[in-house]
Amino acid sequence: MKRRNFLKNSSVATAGLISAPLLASCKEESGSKTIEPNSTKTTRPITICTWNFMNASTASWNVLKDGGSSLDAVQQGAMVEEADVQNQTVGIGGRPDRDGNVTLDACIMGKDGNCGAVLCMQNIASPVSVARKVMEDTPHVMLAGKGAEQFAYEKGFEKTNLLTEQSKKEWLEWKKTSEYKPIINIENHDTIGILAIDKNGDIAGACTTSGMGYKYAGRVGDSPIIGAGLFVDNEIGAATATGVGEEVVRTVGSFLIVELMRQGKPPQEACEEGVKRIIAKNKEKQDFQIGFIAINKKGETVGTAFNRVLPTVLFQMTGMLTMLRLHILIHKL
Ligand code: SD4
Repeated sequence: MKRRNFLKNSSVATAGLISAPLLASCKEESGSKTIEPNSTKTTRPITICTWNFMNASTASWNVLKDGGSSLDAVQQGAMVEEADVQNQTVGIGGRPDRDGNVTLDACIMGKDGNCGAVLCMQNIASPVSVARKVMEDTPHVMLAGKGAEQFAYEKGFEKTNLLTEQSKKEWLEWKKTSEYKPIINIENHDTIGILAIDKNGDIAGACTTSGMGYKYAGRVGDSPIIGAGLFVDNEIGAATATGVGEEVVRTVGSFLIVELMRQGKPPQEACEEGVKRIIAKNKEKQDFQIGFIAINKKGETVGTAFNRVLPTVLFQMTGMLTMLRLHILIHKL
């Protein structure tokens, strides 16, 4: 089987028009095909994730192409980033809070509205896997802190030191000033939110992060909060978020986007509308970033619709809230 990977970045800067059409046409290197934004073609299986996580996309895709479930696919994809020590915003190697403790947040949601989450959990390398256990083995949705950690040990997860030398060194450097400026942008942050539709048409999603570097001890963002960092409705579609979690929580962002799709908006428009609402509520704030990706039941997603394609799509805003940039990672057989 031949596999070709392509990476294209396309950016569109708009003069204050958040509603300007965000189009990305992305050609294969051979120039043989063009991805049409908002195509109406049904696409499945498919998986998409935030940022340029090729290895995570591949892991998710490998589950789907072998006929596996979307739930397994998103978990496997998320686990790849959790295990990557180079990624300082997810799993092992994540930046610690201000006290030097790495605390992780994650959630997972499946086709039946089944969901699980862990919040502010220490010493466990794969929070998304613990979240799945919460979902499947308890009557609860969320476990937090020590309780989540204890539950993980009971389920056989090993105690792991999550603070790498690199993250420790940077934290010690940060402590010299202890200046807290939670600027999250494309250059320094890359939480993974991952969505998939399997061959049966069932949708699932997962989201996992170490949250903001040097945050207050106990701080939890949007990523493990069902409806904020992730939401799946198997009849409609799914959405997940990245960026400043506080803003996503305030608008219950992912739920909002799924509801907008329920009203008939394609994923592209639903994401734009979600971002517009956040902008409207934050006219005075300029230096923050949020992003959503979404997929609907047909497999339409932001800017792409292709059979057997794994795009990574980021819909983001930065600076003056006027720049839209779309990153698409395509990985196809
Ligand atoms: C948080 N939303 O904890 C996460 C951070 C993030 O890319 O997405 N970073 O607020």
